[in-house]
Amino acid sequence: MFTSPFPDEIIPALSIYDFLFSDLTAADLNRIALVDGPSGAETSYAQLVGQIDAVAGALADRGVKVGDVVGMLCPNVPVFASVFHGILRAGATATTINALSTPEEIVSQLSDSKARFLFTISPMLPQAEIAANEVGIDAEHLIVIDGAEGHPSLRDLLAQQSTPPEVSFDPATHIAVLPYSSGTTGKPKGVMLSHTNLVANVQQCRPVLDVEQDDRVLALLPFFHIYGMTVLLNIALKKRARLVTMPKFDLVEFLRITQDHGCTYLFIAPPIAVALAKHPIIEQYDLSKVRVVFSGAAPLDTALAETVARRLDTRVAQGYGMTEMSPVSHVIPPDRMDIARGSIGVPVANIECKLIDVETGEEVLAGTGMSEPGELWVRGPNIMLGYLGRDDATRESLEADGFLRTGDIATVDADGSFFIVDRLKELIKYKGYQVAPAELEALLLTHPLIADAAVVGAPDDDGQEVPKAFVVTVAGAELDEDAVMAFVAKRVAPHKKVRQVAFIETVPKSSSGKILRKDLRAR
Ligand code: 4UV
Repeated sequence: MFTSPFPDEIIPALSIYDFLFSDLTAADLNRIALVDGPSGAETSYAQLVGQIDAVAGALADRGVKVGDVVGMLCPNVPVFASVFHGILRAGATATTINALSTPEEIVSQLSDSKARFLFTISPMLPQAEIAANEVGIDAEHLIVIDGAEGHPSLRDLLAQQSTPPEVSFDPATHIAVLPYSSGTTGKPKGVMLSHTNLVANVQQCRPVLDVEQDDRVLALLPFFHIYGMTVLLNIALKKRARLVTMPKFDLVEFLRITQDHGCTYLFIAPPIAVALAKHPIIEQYDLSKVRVVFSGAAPLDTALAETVARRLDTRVAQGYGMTEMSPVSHVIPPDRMDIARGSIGVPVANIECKLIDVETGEEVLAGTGMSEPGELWVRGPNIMLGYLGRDDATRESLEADGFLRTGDIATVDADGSFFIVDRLKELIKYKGYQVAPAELEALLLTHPLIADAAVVGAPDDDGQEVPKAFVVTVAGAELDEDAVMAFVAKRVAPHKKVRQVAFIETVPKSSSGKILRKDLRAR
């Protein structure tokens, strides 16, 4: 068993709201909490907390009770923070939906989570409305943050001037958020994260994620994904830092906002590191205030990380996480520049982990050099309660003694630095977003000319992972790659598009009918 090099942190038994905001000082209240990157509009901590309280009160007045689920379909805008924490403050559970989802994908999440309300913004109202109608959320329960005819707006909620309700729940067992993740296999499932899970992960990262009060943190990574939710909405706000929001990625806008707002701390996923390392336009911007570039959500190549560090003359660090871990378990600490940048670093505080040999089930031991590979199992106060309504999947992922099987294959060197070297689970990461092969395979099988299909991750020209479909056509069918890609593209959120296609005779399967993904990945 491996433990964190950091002493255990005390995890307060508080709601995430009390943990983050009950100790705001008068000086904190005057600080800027959020800036809208495109427009420059600022929100102070006083305004943020006022809005959170008002949203919580308005939701309670509208009948939201402890344990109700409220959906959010919203990109990164400053009021995301007010709505998100307002929902949690009311004792409700927030299920955050990928902002680029199709109506069908929104329906899946709203119906599985049994959401009673949905927050969105007017540009997303068309898809939100279709989904809301389908699951029986009426216009009064579909709140359009920036306003739309026939729906309550955030302004309406704030105008109610309601006081937040007195709610009581056990932070260790009450579900704060329900993000969706496919885990090690199958379709997306609701990941039950308690208030204590969220509080714990902020505390656990304290010694290793050195966001400081004076940092201006670029909030490009989506708040709806657990990476943005914890490191931006929780860690950066707990530090009283300033979040500079960006609703969608555009390289020029990313560089302009980083420069104009003097961003100091950039949380990114690896594809942005590729742009920072290679794109000539980078030279045209003054990025001198950037002191840390922190990458996570997919593997970061050491040479790529070093190029970014040299080009921006800045520190590049990497972390590793998973929705089911709230999410962070490993990080390269600020004072460990000796660790190779391709490493995910060391376990954060309160983490125990082990590597399990996939063939023998035995624990892999550390040696004098690099260890043998094994599946990474992690235990700590940040590990999920389980999957909503899916005891089977929960049992397959969580051991009786509390260890989570991550489905990632890792090694550890003699100094205790971990490396992710392979993935045992089906999951594909496209630009850090989850793509569940099972979802795409089920979709491909609805095509009349496709007899069988399997989807795996394959590298593109930049070495980044993209979804690749292996397709078996029905006898005599004429189907080309473009037609397969277009069929999928029309029906899924953009990150789930199939980007490579190969036609094969049969999908290799085990005797029990499981797709032999390793064989396909090796082709
Ligand atoms: O469930 P998920 O979509 O979750 C994430 C979370 C990533 C985070 C969050 C906070 C951090 O501070 C941070 O550094 C990273 O992505 O997907 C989980 C799976 O993504 C892969 C791995 O397969 C996980 O099981 N993954 C995540 N980070 C890395 C990674 C990484 N650094 N290297 C390789 N694979």
